[in-house]
This record gives sequence, structure tokens and C-alpha cells, in this order.
Amino acid sequence: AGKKAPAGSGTDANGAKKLVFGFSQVGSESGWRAANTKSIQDAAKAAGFELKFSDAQQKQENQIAAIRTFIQQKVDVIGFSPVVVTGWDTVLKEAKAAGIPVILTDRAIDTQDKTLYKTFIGSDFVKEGTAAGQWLVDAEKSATGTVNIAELEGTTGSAPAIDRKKGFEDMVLKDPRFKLVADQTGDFTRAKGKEVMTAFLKAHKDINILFAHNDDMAMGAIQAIEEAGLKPGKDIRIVSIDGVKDAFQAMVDGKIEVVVECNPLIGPQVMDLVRKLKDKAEVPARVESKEGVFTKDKAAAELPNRQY
Ligand code: GZL
Repeated sequence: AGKKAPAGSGTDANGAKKLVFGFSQVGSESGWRAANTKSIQDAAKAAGFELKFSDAQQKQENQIAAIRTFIQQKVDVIGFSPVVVTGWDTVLKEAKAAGIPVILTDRAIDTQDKTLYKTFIGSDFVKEGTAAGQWLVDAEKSATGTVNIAELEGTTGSAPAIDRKKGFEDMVLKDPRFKLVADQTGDFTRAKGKEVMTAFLKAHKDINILFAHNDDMAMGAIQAIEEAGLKPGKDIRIVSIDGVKDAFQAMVDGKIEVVVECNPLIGPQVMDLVRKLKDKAEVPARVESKEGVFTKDKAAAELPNRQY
């Protein structure tokens, strides 16, 4: 056998060339995203892959540029969590032409051409929205008056924002007692969530429920509610999605009623799929994350188990 290359970043301990995985991450907008990034990075290291990681700061043009760079670098597999659902066909056709398999993680895309990616791993966001809506319908089953809802939406055009909205509103708005009095994007961030909730509270004196598409916006909204002299959990009850530690603490503190879990810790499963793609082995078209719903009475017991 030829001389063994020194074990640099591109080669493993016995000189074999490492699998190179190019990954374009949405950004670093939320606690969920930070946990997802850590899971991807830790799992790539554990798998012995060379990870080329790019943070797109929630801009699609940055993700497209990163994917083009990965193509030029002739990586073995490309992965990304698409910030929005549309506008990917051109760059994915370039990856396909270069013979580089693509895996979608976390968020899905809208495309007519299903050959542009090999597999998707992530959550069913419609189910998450429906679960949030189901909690509200059950919680208000004996309510007689109108229930006014404000909705802090995720990033406009993103799969989680589109699908969580659909699941929640299909479940809730068929009941005439529920009124959606305000809905606007908070872009999944705390800062924007606080800013938009402040505006909601100025415009509406009668909000009963806040549905936040993620915990970071819910935490920002809690600050806005308290700065307006109102009590979260009493004047305005909050239903949120993700399941980060801060949201569990907020439930322990009685400020959030229920959190629908969205699992960011998919790194190990992603790397299993990446290995299979490199080896041209069969992969399922879709791998769905398993996740639960946690009401505030369960929060104290569950908090020590939370990994993100
Ligand atoms: C959901 C993920 C969303 C999270 C947000 O899988 O795409 O993006 O709910 C994150 O916290 O910003």
C-alpha cells in the first residue's frame, strides 16, 4: 500500500480520506437552532466526518452561495436546513449535475422535482400546530364568550411558520368562539417577538391567548406582557413550540401553559443518512422526529431531563 498520509483534518487515524459533509445552517436565531447546530457538529465529529459548516444568518442567498462552494469543493454529501420553502431548484440542479447527493434537515422545500434531494429528516410542523390548537380547544371547552388569539409567526415563507399556522388555525378557527385578532412574524427571535408583542398590546386590549411559533418569541413576548403591566399565565395565556429549557422554566413559573416539543437533536440520525448516501445505500424518503406535548403541570418533573 502507498505511504500513509499524516492524520490531518482530511484523513483519519489510519490515513483514509474522511467523508466530507458540507452543511448550510439557517442561522443562530434561537435556542432551538443552537441545539440543532451542536447536535450536527458533535455527531459529525463522532462519525469521523470532515464537516464544512456555514451559518447563513437566516438569508437564503447565503445558503445558495454556501451550497455552490460545497459543489466547487467537491464535498461527498451536501446538507442544509432551508430557511424558506421556495427558490432552491436552480442550485439543487447544480448539485445533482455535480453528482453530489443532498439531504434536507429540519425544514422542507417546495419543489416539483423530487430527485433534487435524496431524503428529509425533521418534524411534522402541521402536527405541531394541530397539537397546540388541540390544547387550546380542550382548555377552553367550557368557555362561553369569545377567545381572542394573537399569533407570533415564525420566519415568513419558512416550512415551520407555514405549517404550524395551518395546523393551529385549522384546529381552532373552525370554532366561532375563537377569534384571531393579531398575527405577525417575529422571525423566530426573542427580540422581534418582544417588539411585535409590544405592538400587539398597544393595538389590542383584549388578547386572551398568545400562540407563539417558537419558545424564543414566547420568551420575548413574556417580557413585553410584563412591561405592559400584565401577567403572563393570568391575563394572557401562552402556547408555544420547541421545548427549550427556558420555556420549561417559564411553565414552572406559570408564565407558559403548554409547550409542543420540536426535537433539534437529530445530528446522529443525519450522519447515519449521510454515510448511507456516500455508500450509495438505500435511504428512506422521509425520517420524522418523535416528539411530545408538555403542559405546565408536567414541567417541573421534565425540566431535569431536558437536553437543550
Ligand atoms: C423547527 C425549526 C424552527 C424552530 C425555531 O424545526 O426550523 O427554527 O422552531 C428555529 O426555534 O428558529
